[in-house]
Amino acid sequence: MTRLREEDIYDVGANLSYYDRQLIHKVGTNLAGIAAHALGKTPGDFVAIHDTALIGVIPVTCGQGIIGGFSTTVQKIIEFLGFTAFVTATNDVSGLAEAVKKGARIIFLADDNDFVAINLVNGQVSDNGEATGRGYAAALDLMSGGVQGKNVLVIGAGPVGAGAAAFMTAQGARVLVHDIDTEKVEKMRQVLPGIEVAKELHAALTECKLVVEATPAAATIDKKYIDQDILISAPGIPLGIDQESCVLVSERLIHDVLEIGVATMLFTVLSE
Ligand code: PYL
Repeated sequence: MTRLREEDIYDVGANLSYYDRQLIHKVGTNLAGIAAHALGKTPGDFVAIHDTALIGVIPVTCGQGIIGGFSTTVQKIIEFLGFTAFVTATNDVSGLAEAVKKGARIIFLADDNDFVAINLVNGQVSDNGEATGRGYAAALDLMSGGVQGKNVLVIGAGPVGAGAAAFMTAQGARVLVHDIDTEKVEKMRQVLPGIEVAKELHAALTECKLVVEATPAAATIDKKYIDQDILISAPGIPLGIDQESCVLVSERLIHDVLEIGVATMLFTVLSE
């Protein structure tokens, strides 16, 4: 998980409506629809709790410290989904106490290693990595018209790749997973026995036109694979394809730095 910088997120909040329209154009539904699909639900399943689920976002100063705009960006994404959210005035433990005193039912907080959502009422916890993988897989499922019976390649066997592979397996896809560290894929297979190890990226990219790029590396997918059939779901930074490929595949590329992950985390902890 590459650490975000203030410059990566400064305009996310202001562009949410534009991004939502882009998602509808590419995927056929909006941000709420993708996050709900990641749970096998629809946005309507969450409308009834818009007014009761108060969400507190707590800035955390440990490690490399606070990222300018991070907490307010998380708050804006949550508000865009129709919920009420606030950023605590204080940080860390004091911020946690403040959120609880203000009646937050759900809290979001992130240090340098973990970004979680916690439902204080039902104990549900959602990790950003797993939720992001599941949300991006859900978006690819929708964009492709359904992955059942199709070959899907997940590049990267970390938490994001694992979330994506789990969702794709549940949807009935044939899931190939590639990681430069094959050990990580073997470990994933112990949890997801249905996945196949793709030892060779070239062969896998030739065989699979539905790709989740879940690595912290740049330009993982060479432009020679960017043809008219490929659909790419690529969360976070750096983007796994170069600028030229981005232009070629723009209509068939899903990419953001926080939106789909945060939306899926929220809907996950709101679900029983
Ligand atoms: C959650 C993001 C997604 C990709 N990388 C992850 C990252 O940048 N993690 C660090 C988040 C630190 C937040 C800081 C704050 O402002 O509260 N502790």
